[in-house]
Amino acid sequence: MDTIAAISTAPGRSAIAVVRASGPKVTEIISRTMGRPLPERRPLLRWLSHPQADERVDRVLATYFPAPQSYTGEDVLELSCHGGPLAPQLVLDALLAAGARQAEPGEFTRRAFLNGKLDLLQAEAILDLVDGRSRAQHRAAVHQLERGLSKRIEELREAVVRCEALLVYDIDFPEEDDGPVPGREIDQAASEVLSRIERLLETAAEGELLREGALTVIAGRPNAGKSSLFNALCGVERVIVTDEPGTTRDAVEALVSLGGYPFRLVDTAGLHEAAGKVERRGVEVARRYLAGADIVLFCVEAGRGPSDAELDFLAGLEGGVPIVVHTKSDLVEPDQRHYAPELGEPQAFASAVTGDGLRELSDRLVEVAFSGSLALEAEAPLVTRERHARELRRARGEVEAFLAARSSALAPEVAATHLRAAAHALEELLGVIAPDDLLAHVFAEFCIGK
Ligand SMILES: Nc1nc2c(ncn2[C@@H]2O[C@H](COP(=O)(O)OP(=O)(O)OP(=O)(O)O)[C@@H](O)[C@H]2O)c(=O)[nH]1
Ligand SMILES: [Mg+2]
Repeated sequence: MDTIAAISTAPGRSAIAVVRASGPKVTEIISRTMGRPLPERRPLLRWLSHPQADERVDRVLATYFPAPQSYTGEDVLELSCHGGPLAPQLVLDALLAAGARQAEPGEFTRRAFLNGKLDLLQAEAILDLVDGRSRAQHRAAVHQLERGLSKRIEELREAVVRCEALLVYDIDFPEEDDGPVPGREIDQAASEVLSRIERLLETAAEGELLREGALTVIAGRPNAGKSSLFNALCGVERVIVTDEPGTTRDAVEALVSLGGYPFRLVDTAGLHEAAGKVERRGVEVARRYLAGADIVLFCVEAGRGPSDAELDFLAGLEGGVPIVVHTKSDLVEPDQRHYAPELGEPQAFASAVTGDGLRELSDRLVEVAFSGSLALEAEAPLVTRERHARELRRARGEVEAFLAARSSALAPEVAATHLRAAAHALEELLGVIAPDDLLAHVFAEFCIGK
């Protein structure tokens, strides 16, 4: 097994950076770069030198974690050194010169997984924790790291294995009409497993939204105040706003956290019969985004009744829940704020200039996109990846096939193969069974040093 090393913190100017090494050569690397051994699990300030150049590189806080009580389960050296574009690289170079090789993306966590320090769902949770931009995603990732989802899947797997065991009795005592385990009991246990899988699968759509952000497309006539609303929701001036219609000609995307939930906010070109080529392209792009939208924020200027074109647009929306936003609410008197019943529900008033109504609008967005997870108790695990949903659907299909085989009086041996396959799907989900291509896929998303 190679000894790997990498800078684990993000590049750029910073007070400190962390460089890690893991593998059998760690103690040798310590002696060669710091002159003498380190005590176990006790951080010490040491000078670190390049083993060949024999020049001091940095004064570092060094900690040695002997196997197996380390992040990877191997001998690990963790160095807090000075940050910035050069210092951490020179520290890493010293470790490489002393016998380590550059780690690949996710290789530390991959080794942790292979050494049984965490399961595959936990490894994915680490990725979500590092990538997390909203409180809700962060909460779900921490819960997954605490094995919330893992425990549910393990329980499911055990339930499937129990069904298999009951079935073995049935197979062993085929002559007795009503063997030691009544057939009804087996079917009941399998149905119970099925409904538990269903309940988990119900969280999949929102669990994925939690990682990716709900695609929220801002649409409406030119000059309706779309870009201003986009900037206001982003909290920064991201896009150009002018009083000329047709300012925005391309779609602009930003990942924002509203009320603690993630949204992929998209500003688009105003929808109209565009004259120029660029504008026409912009309108086309807007339509493409609209087709995949989870939510459409449809902007109409407050105090102006909707035009036929606007009504047609709303009626023609296919995907995406529309929320009608009466923009520029500061320009109308409070007693002039009327919802337009012909625009349907929900509607909101907002002003990008005064900030009026933005809070209510984000609350509304969260309700529309994440009503399901709001209803769940905080501790309920969510299915957060397509991989999870895929394996759960596979398990569901097998349990269903099992129940069908039972009712069609197929030989219990045949029915049993479906239970085995269901257990197998759940084991892959946890990573108990982890083919190389699955691991490659999961860890490809990691950055170097994780
Ligand atoms: N008073 C007031 N003016 C606003 C508000 N929002 C936008 N405006 C003004 O309305 C005009 C158009 O705003 P934009 O945000 O560029 O509108 P848009 O819908 O993105 O326009 P296009 O990109 O051309 O389709 C600008 O002059 C803004 O200053 C608001 O909340 N209050
Ligand atoms: Mg615009």
